[in-house]
Amino acid sequence: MTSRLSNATIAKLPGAIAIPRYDRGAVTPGIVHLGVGAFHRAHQAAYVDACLADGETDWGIVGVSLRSPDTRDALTPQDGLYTLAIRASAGERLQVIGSIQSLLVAPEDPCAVLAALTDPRIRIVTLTITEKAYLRAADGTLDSAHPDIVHDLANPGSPKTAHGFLAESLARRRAAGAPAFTVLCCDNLPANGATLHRLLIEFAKLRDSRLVRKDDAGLARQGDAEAARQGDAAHGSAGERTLAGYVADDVAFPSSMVDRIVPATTDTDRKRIAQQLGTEDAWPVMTEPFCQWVIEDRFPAGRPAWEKFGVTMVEDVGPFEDMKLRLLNGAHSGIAYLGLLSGHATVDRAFADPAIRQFVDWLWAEAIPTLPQDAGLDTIAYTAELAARFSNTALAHRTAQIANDGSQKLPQRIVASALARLEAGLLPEHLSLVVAAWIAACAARGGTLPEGHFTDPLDAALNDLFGRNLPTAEMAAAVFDLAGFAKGHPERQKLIEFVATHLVHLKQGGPKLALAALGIGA
Ligand code: CS2
Repeated sequence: MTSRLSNATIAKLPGAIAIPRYDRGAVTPGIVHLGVGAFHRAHQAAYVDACLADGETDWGIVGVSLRSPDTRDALTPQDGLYTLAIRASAGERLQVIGSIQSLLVAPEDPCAVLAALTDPRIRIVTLTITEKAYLRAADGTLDSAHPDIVHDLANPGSPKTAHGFLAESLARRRAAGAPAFTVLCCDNLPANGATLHRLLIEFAKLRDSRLVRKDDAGLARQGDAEAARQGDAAHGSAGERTLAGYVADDVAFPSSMVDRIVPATTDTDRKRIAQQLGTEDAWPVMTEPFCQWVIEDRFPAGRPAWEKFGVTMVEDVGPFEDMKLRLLNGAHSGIAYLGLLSGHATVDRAFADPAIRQFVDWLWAEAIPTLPQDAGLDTIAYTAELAARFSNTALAHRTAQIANDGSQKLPQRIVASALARLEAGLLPEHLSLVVAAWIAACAARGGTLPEGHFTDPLDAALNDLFGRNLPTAEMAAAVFDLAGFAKGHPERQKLIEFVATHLVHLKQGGPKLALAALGIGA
């Protein structure tokens, strides 16, 4: 098959495939999205596509990859078009999405990204850059010693991080008298908007003071001459408010809860989609029918009428976010690590294992009391729907995909609810098994699990630790230190003891024994 999905070929697609029913040439950009991966393309881009089709033509998306050129390379020859395959156990529905107008690759051309971000037509910047890209230190503050942060403070005109791009473009917009864009975080972090807001203020303060941690010797002041050389727009005339003050007071960071399961696309998916389209799509995106977006309604520069297409606009997204992180993502991580240790490659297979199924029910029973009790959350309906979603056999959502980056994910998914239970005098027996299963699965790579089966930013340090053959309790404590889990929390030691007990069981008899010790499958 030689032809390729594009503006030119789209009209020839079979009638059953939904295509953009609007004039893509008339669309103008209104959103820059940082992290234009599969999740964004299955979620925010699909909602924006619906708004464009409804006549709101000034909300086209400029997609930015902060690291790899792969998405740009796949989609630019397709005029930004791609297929969304909405897969249920009963069948698949295809929809071509047209909301991404152009794609940029930050490391290749940071100036082009800054130009897009300073375009006054851009009124919203959305982000899905994954948990680790927020560059938080173990105590949750900005990791100001991270080499990319150090780089961006020294080179504001050619940033690498989201922080650097947002700070520099906001500074330039401000200097040019253009209003700030709204920053809409769409990552799985608690209070994601507020968290990014706090990190960006920290970053802007460092920019303002030009204090850059250079080496172990301490802090070194970078001269104003360097700022001038960089053409840094952040420093307005004397007496003007600092960039940090501007970001704190004049830039809106609504929080949002995003939800849609998006398994990585396989070559089999590519072949199947090409056959149905009658033309090639280099990167179709696989997803489920379920889709949810809850957003705090604070958009001073305007926004698309998302609520017309099923988005819930609220004042406080907190309760929704906690419910999703602790029930969906928490269970996902449990299924992933126990599933991997039990030899299950996909979520639906792991979830069909009666012991894991039972474990998830009890995990939910532990996590639910830690959620706000007065927010009207219907946790019974929510978990019933999650059970149906996890059972979707058409998704083939790989446990190894979810297993990635556990050190960044577990704090908000598992550790927070475990600590809340301990504080309330309740036991976190099931929650703590997820932490132990994560450690055991990390240690199993290169043994019972393939080398590099999943990855974590802490891999080098973790492997080093595993090589030291420490007694289990000491090893668990060392992992907590490394990952910053429960740092400074009065219940930290108790939680480590639970994790260490599970680790002993996992070592002696695998997940079967660890679950049996909880009365599951015994
Ligand atoms: C998953 C999430 O990979 C993971 O860590 O738990 O990507 C999950 O599928 C989404 O948050 C669902 O909205």
